[in-house]
Formats: sequence, structure tokens, C-alpha cells
Amino acid sequence: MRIAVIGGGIVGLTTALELKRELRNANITIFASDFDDTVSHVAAGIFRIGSSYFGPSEEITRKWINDSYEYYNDIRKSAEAGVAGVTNISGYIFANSGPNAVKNKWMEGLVPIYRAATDDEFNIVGGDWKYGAFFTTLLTQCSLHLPWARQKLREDGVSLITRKIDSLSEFGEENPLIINCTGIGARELCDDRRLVPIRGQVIKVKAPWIKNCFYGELDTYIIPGHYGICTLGGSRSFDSVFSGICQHENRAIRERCETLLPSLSKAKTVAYATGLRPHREGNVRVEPEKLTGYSGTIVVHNYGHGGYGVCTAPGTAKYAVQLTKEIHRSTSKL
Ligand SMILES: Cc1cc2nc3c(=O)[nH]c(=O)nc-3n(C[C@H](O)[C@H](O)[C@H](O)COP(=O)(O)OP(=O)(O)OC[C@H]3O[C@@H](n4cnc5c(N)ncnc54)[C@H](O)[C@@H]3O)c2cc1C
Ligand SMILES: *[C@@H]1O[C@H](CO)[C@@H](O)[C@H](O)[C@H]1NC(C)=O
Ligand SMILES: *[C@@H]1O[C@H](CO)[C@@H](O)[C@H](O)[C@H]1NC(C)=O
Ligand SMILES: *[C@@H]1O[C@H](CO)[C@@H](O)[C@H](O)[C@H]1NC(C)=O
Ligand SMILES: CC(=O)N[C@H]1CO[C@H](CO)[C@@H](O)[C@@H]1O
Repeated sequence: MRIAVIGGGIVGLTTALELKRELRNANITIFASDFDDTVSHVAAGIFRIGSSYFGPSEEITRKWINDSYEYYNDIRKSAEAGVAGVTNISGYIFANSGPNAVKNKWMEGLVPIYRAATDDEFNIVGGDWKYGAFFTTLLTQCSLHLPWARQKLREDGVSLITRKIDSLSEFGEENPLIINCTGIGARELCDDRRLVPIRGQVIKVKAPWIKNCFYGELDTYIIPGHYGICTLGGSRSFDSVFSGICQHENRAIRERCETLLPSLSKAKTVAYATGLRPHREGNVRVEPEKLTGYSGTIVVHNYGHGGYGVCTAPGTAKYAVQLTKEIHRSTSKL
């Protein structure tokens, strides 16, 4: 069985790993325009899923999330946790707009701890907050995790090819099964109008003294990563593809983060970054499609994870591979 995975971000790589696990003898090639500069690289990689995240049903979405948590937690507990860039982390969320702003229906009951913040804990931060919660979760840093995943794939005999795919005809007579993991790239490739970029901007600062993550209102977040580098966010601009750095947003992000944690005022900026979250109106798309025209080639889509693709990729990968196996079973009967 020949399979082509298109996309070398977190979704493409976790899907290829799962394919190799479930279909040992498949001949898998990953094609990507770029393996080192993807939206996945911009993400802080925190496992925290917003209420806008949705799959085809509540039950399937919950399964994706549970499977993803389990996937990363197993890596975290293994000897490879360090090289794979997976750690556990705890943190706080504070808000004034209402008690629901600090709740999270996907996280409560999944992570080991999710509880109201104590009176003392309100004193850890600056600002005047009415509501607060404390939680533990996981962090997956793609700058380490993606190279680790690629190394595993190569050892498993998967080929990785840097090439932009514009059309299925490029595969010629070979006719492999195709898995579309192109993130925002699917907008062009699949002409999917439901896919909307939500632009995000972050600041990377050196702040090794910060050990917890912190969330405030208006997309404010502070997430410590490796080498003492902390990600300060953020912004969400719907349907914007601007790739430059906006200085107004930088100042707003700094101001909001420093209000939450005043010690950040002495943190030096090391970089700015922007990325386009591949948000899909309605739901993340994980489903097969039989193409007309290319001798009935089947594509399994796996894209549209929005602002939650790092944390939920392994669960959608597992689901996409189950679909792939069903297709394999039914076509090999023919
Ligand atoms: C500022 C910011 C912060 C974020 N923080 C978090 C976070 O803390 N936690 C979290 O879970 N998520 C976060 N996200 C969201 C996360 O980054 C995305 O959901 C995730 O990276 C999507 O992964 P992907 O593999 O689908 O896309 P990508 O990482 O963009 O990968 C797409 C791949 O497809 C390739 N490709 C596209 N089109 C083609 C083509 N035609 N031919 C060949 N190759 C193609 C690209 O080159 C790339 O390799 C954040 C996003 C932003 C912007
Ligand atoms: C996988 O497919 C490619 C492309 O057809 C081919 O060149 C390669 O030899 C195959 N590898 C294996 C292990 O069959
Ligand atoms: C997900 O995990 C939670 C907590 O362990 C459990 O209550 C729930 O039933 C699980 N859901 C699915 C679909 O596995
Ligand atoms: C991480 O997990 C270990 C147990 O595996 C626990 O002792 C530690 O307190 C956890 N740390 C955080 C920040 O949750
Ligand atoms: C490369 C690839 O697989 N592209 C396909 C992605 O899916 C759409 C259908 O939604 C096809 O038209 C593309 O050819």
C-alpha cells in the first residue's frame, strides 16, 4: 500500500507516525513545502483547548482530546520526554468578565487538577481579578518535537520530501492514497472556503524565572518554554493574512502581560513571531473523500485545527488512520 501524506507540521507528522504504527508495511512518503517553517513552529504548544474547538460530534471530539492527552502524557513519562520536547506544566487563568471565563469543559475532568484559585493565589499576579482557576496540563514544544518526530519517521523507513504539491496529477500513474494535512494550505489546495486564517502574534522573551503559565483576558497568555524563553501572547485577527509584525499589537501584548506579571518588565525580547491558525468554520475536517477524475483516488483529509492543532493532532491522527484502514480493507476486497 502506498500512502502520500501532504504536510510536515504537527498534524502531518503525527499522522505519519500513527500510519506506520497501524500499517507496518505501508510505503509512506511525506511531502511538504516546508518542514522547518510551519505554523506549528509558532505555537507555544500548550495543551489547553478552547470552546470553539469541534470535531464532527461531541463524542468524537472528546475522544480526539483524550487520545491526544494520553499520547503526549505517555511521551512525557518516557525516557524521551526531554528530546521530544514534552513536559508537564501548571498554571493559572484569571478573568473579570464572568465565572465561565475561567472554566473549560474540555479540560475539567481530563487533566489531573482543575480547581478554583485560592485567595493566596490571586496575590501571585498583578491586576485586580474576580475569578481565577488553577490547572495542570502538558506542553509540547514543536522546535524540539517536530525534529524528534521526523527522526523517528526516517528510522521507520518513511521518506520526507520537500516539495509543494499543486495538484494530484503530480503523482502520475502511481496513484497512492493521499492524506491531506496541509493546515491553512488546504484553503488553496482544496478550495475550502470554510477554512479561515486567524492570525496570531507573539513575543518571545528571556524570562527563566517564570515556571507556570498564566492566562488573562483578551487573549493574554504567558507560557514558559525551554532555554528560559517565554512566549507572550497574543492576538486573534479573523481572516487576516498579514505576515508582518504589528508594533501596536506588540505594545498591547507587552502591556497586558506586564499587568498580569509585573516581573516581565525586565524580560528582554528575543524574537517576534506571527502565524495563521487554520480555523475551520463548523468543525475540524477529518474525513475521506473520493475524487472524481483521478481514477477514483481517495483523499483522507486532516486539517482545520485552528488554535489547538498542537494539542489535538495525535487524536485526529488516530481517527484519520482508522478511516484509512477502513478504506484499505474495503478497497482490497475489490
Ligand atoms: C500564535 C499562535 C499560537 C498558537 N499556540 C498554540 C498552542 O499553544 N497550542 C496549540 O495546540 N496550538 C497552538 N496554535 C495552533 C497551532 O499552531 C496549529 O493548530 C497547528 O500548528 C496546525 O498544524 P498543521 O500541521 O495543520 O499546520 P502547519 O503546521 O501549518 O503545517 C502545514 C504543513 O503543510 C505544508 N503544506 C501546506 N500546503 C502545501 C502544499 N500545497 N504542498 C505541500 N505542502 C504543503 C506546509 O509546508 C506545512 O509543512 C497556535 C497558533 C498560533 C498562530
Ligand atoms: C516506496 O515507493 C517509492 C515510490 O514508488 C519507491 O521508489 C520505493 O522503492 C518504495 N519503497 C519500498 C520500501 O517499497
Ligand atoms: C475521556 O476521559 C475522561 C476522564 O478520564 C472520561 O470521563 C471520559 O469518559 C473520556 N471520554 C472518552 C470519549 O473516552
Ligand atoms: C509533573 O508530574 C510529576 C509526576 O509525574 C509531578 O510530580 C509534578 O508535580 C508534575 N509537575 C507539574 C508542574 O504538574
Ligand atoms: C494534494 C491533495 O491531496 N490535494 C487534494 C486535497 O483535497 C482536495 C479535495 O477536497 C483535492 O481537490 C486536492 O487535489
